[in-house]
Amino acid sequence: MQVVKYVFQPHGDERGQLVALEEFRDIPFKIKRVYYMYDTKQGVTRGFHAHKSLEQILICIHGGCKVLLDNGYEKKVVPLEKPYEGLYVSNNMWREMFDFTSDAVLMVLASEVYDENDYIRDYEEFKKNVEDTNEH
Ligand code: T46
Repeated sequence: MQVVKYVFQPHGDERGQLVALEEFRDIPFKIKRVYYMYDTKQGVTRGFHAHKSLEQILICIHGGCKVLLDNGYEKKVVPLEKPYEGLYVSNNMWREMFDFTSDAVLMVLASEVYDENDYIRDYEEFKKNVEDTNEH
């Protein structure tokens, strides 16, 4: 499984750093939603689902966390700890986010608005979905 990490261009000067993200330029899709999680309690793992069609870029803009990606055949753990790095998470990819530092802010840029029907929350259903997709 290939992990796709984007390294964004920081516009730094003597005042500090600034990262700008534009759809189709820095981000490979139209950004329809931005959300972020913070104050994540120690030891918590979030996620445990895949999406039918949603694509996302995860950026830990403060602190750090880890993301487990699982394409149904292979799993990889990706650390996110730099505010100028983004992890691309495609559809049909199981994800779990864990090891959040107490100061972590995980921001997500999403290709679609929120839709509960797009979630696959059952791991067996996810695996079947992956197998069905690869058969066709
Ligand atoms: C994902 C990972 C990386 C909304 O009302 N609107 C939203 O846009 C989102 C994302 C969530 N919510 C509500 C639904 C729940 O009541 O916020 C609550 C927490 O959401 P959830 O349990 O889905 O959070 P995570 O951290 O398990 O997953 C989230 C995203 O839902 C998911 O798409 O890929 O972050």
